[in-house]
Formats: sequence, C-alpha cells, structure tokens
Amino acid sequence: MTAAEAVVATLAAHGLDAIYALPGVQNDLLFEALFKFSDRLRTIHTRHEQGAAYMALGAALATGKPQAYAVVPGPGLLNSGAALLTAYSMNAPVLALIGQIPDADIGRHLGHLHEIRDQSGILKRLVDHCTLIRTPAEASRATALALRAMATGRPGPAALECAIDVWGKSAPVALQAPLPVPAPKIDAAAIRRAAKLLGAAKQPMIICGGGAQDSSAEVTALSAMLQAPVLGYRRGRGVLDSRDPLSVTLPLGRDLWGEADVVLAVGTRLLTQFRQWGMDRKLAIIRVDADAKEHNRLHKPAVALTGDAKPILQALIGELPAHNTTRPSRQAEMQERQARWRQRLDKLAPQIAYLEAIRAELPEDGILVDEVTQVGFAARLLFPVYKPRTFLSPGYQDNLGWGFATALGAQHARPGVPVLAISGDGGFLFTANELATAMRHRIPLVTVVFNDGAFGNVRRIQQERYGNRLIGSDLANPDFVQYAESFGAEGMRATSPPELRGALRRAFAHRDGPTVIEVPVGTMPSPWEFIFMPRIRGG
Ligand SMILES: Cc1ncc(C[n+]2csc(CCOP(=O)(O)OP(=O)(O)O)c2C)c(N)n1
Ligand SMILES: [Mg+2]
Repeated sequence: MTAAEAVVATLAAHGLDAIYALPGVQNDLLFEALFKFSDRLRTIHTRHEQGAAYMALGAALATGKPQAYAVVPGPGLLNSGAALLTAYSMNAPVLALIGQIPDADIGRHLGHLHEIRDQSGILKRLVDHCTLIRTPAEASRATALALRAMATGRPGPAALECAIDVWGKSAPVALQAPLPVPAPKIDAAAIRRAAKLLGAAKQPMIICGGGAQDSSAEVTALSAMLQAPVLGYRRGRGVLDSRDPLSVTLPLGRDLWGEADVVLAVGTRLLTQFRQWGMDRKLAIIRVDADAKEHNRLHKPAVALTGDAKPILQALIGELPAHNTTRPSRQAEMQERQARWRQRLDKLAPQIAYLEAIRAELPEDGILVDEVTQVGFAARLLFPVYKPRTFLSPGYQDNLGWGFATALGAQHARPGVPVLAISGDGGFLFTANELATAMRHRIPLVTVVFNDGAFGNVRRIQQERYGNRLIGSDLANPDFVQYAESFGAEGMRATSPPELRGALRRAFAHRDGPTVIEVPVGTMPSPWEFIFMPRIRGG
C-alpha cells in the first residue's frame, strides 16, 4: 500500500465516510488513493480551503463524530486556518490532512511551491496533536493515533502532514484498527461529595456548555431531581429542551447565578460567569470537564470531576437520591420569571418575529446554524432549541463568516434532517462561493440572508458609541436572489416574517439542491445589554 492508501483505508476503518478537500499537486497521490477508495469514502471538493475545513467542522458538530479535510500546504493550510482555529475552540474532532514540500527539503528554505516556514510549528500552535508522516509503514498507525487523540480528554482537532514524495511511497502496511480511547476512572468519593452538596443545596443550578451536548438525558434527569434550572447559552443550548420551564438562557441565567448556592457546571469554561457575573465564597461549584486543566483555571471548584460528562452524570444520578429530598416543583415560579424577562426581551421584536417564523417551519430535529448577525445574537438568547446538536453556534471565536460553509457540512453529514443557516449580508459573502459546492454535490441547505446593507453590528456601535462616525461598515451587495440563481440554486426574497414562513416552507420541500432566501431588513435593536451584563456576585 502507499502511504496515502494507508491513511485513507484507516479513515474508512474508523467509520469516516466523507472527506472535504481541495486538490493540488502535493496531494495528487492522496487523491489517487481517494479515487481508489471512493466507494467507502466520498470526496467532497470545495471552492476554497476554508470551505473544506468549515464543512468538516459542521459535519463534526452535527454528528459528534470525527471528520476530515485535506488541503495543500502553505496557502492551503492558511486558507483553512480560521476554521481549524474554530474547531480547536469548539473542541470539535476535525482531522486536517496537510500536504508538504519534498521530504528531504523540509526546513531548508529552498522556496518550493507552497513552502511555508515551520509548517509543523504552525500546526502545533493550532492543534494539540500533529504528526509528519515520513514512511508508508507508519501512516496507518499515525492516522489511528491522531483519531484517538481527537477523542481523548478534551476532544478537538488534529493534523497529519505528509510530503509530496511520501504519499505515493509503497511498503507492506499493517492497517491499524481503532485504538481504545482511555477513559479516566470515575472518582467515587468525589461523586459522593458532589451528591451531598447538591442534595443539601437550597438553590442548585446547572450550567451546560458544549461538553454537555451528549448528556442531554442525564442533565434532564438531574434537573428534575433537583428542580434546578439549566442554563445553556450558545454551545450549551438544546441540552435541556427549551420547552422545559427549567431551561434558561441569558439573561435569566444571570439572575439565577446570583441566587445559586451550588452550581453543577458541565463541559463549560464558566468564563462569562467568573469574569462578568462574579464569584464569592457562598457559591460552591462542582465541575465536570473532560480536561483536568480546566478545573482550576479561574477558581478552584468544591468538587472536580474529570472525564466524559455522560458516565459521570450517570454516577451522580445513582448517588443523588441518598442525599437529596423531594423538592417542590419550581415550574410555576420559572414560568413566571421567564415571562417577565421575555417582556423586556421584546425590545428585540424585529429579530424575534423572524425567529418565530423560522421555528414554526424548522422541524423539531432540524438544525439551525447561527452566525455573527443580529438575528443570530437574538437566536442565542431566544430561539427555542429542542434537541442537542440542533443549534450550532461558533463558540468563543464568534468568527464572522463561519456559518454558511459550516452549515453546508452539517447538511451534508445529516442528509435526513433540514439544516438552516442564518447570516447577515456581511457574513454570507465570506463563503458564499461555496454555493457552487452545494450545487455540485446537491446539498439541500437552506440559507436566510438578512440584508441590511452593512456590517450592521459594527455600524450600530459606530452610531451609538462613536458619534455616528461611520467607517468601513457600509456594504455594496449583489442581488442575492440573482446571485443564487446564477449558480442554478433556488433564490427567493421575503420581506416580512409571514413571507419568510412561506419561503421556508417551499425551501424545505426542495431537497434537490440549495436555496438562498434574502430578507431585506433595516437597523435592528441592540441585543448587547442582554449579553454583557454587570456583576451580580462578589461585590
Ligand atoms: C472573523 C471576524 N471578523 C470580524 C468580526 C467583527 N464583526 C462582528 S459582527 C460584524 C458585522 C456583521 O455583519 P453582517 O454579517 O452583515 O451582520 P449584521 O450585523 O449586519 O446583522 C463584524 C465585522 C468578527 N466577529 N469575526
Ligand atoms: Mg448586515
């Protein structure tokens, strides 16, 4: 087998069935192998390397399973950089396969095509696990080790580099089967301490981050046992169904943080809580995190539990009844408090009307991919999310332009459910070229572009905080309907929430290719007072 065949066969043996890729001479022999294995692993080629990497990211987020992309070195790698950075920040299992200049010349600065200084060093700053494959004999094991690293501890991306003249080298290859992922032993004494604390808590609260996405049933059970509200914002949304009165987001979550005596934090950095909302000695924190280094970064928790959230929460559910009491329902109280905040959030009425139209048409298991745009900011606060992994939000990078191509990957990996991308006119044009990819591979993604002719968020800040000195925030746009149609995609325009509903219904019925719906909008009210809120604890 060649080194390339060993890598591809190993990916297939690990259950990957697609690779998002953009070819080039350094990777020609990788593509030869992809051709050979095309019945097991489909190659989805994109129009820009960022599209390939974002698609892998979207596929990983929508499925929770590892995904891969392949690009040429130097500019190919850098073009994929923002997506790889986002994958790291979101703990998403994305494998980057990156080409290299001739093996013997790596590090010699000879000016080979796409040469970049210390590519391995750059990759090591972007991912935790990175290997340069030097022989076909090591290629399969290197791939399996990368995939294991992506699932070990805090999940995340990994990278494999391989030189132009190594991909095609042949040797007898022993294919490496998936390696077992080491799981830390659950600390029974810590589980007992956590159960005691929670059982005795007067105002328990649960906070979920992206690390809780695969323990929805456990969080739901604990919330019911403790009558504890569950805060999820952005990446933690959908862990507890929004229809449960105990399911909260911002800003009610901040009020509850101010009242809590014990917080169970699952797969979240707690950065907003510690840095914005404040902390004091009256609050005990129980942290569940896959990464032991996360526990003590800002405040030492009362109890630290390291490992996968699901088995840890299951152990906690087993232990809790011995320490907990039957608690009166908080349903009425929570409904009343949610309604009160909802009245204040009505300030965001224009965004809410569009979100209601979307929720009415997006099926329960449909996936909404959020963007750095006005309706997106409101969605994080208000969009009802019913199931885990159905609300994809870009995490702390919050990088404009991630949405469309990420959604394309989500829709490609989950063909059975409708995926909807929302974006502004600014964000959409970061990757709108990938409409060609959606057409080429018949990906039925539906995209709504809210067009205010501006980097609206920036423009509003310039208006409100900088004396209306507008600079670099107005945009000249194409006609988005004609733009979509020029690719052969469906293009629609909707000028009101009811019209958007109708357009969405038609768009979701069209499963043969992509649809873009342009929604012309005016300036929207600012959401920031609900997102950056003042300290509530610790003076
Ligand atoms: C990669 C990146 N570049 C720049 C920004 C800063 N930024 C945040 S919002 C925004 C404007 C968004 O414009 P648009 O997509 O049209 O959404 P709107 O606010 O108009 O709804 C910009 C430039 C960012 N978040 N990420
Ligand atoms: Mg805009």
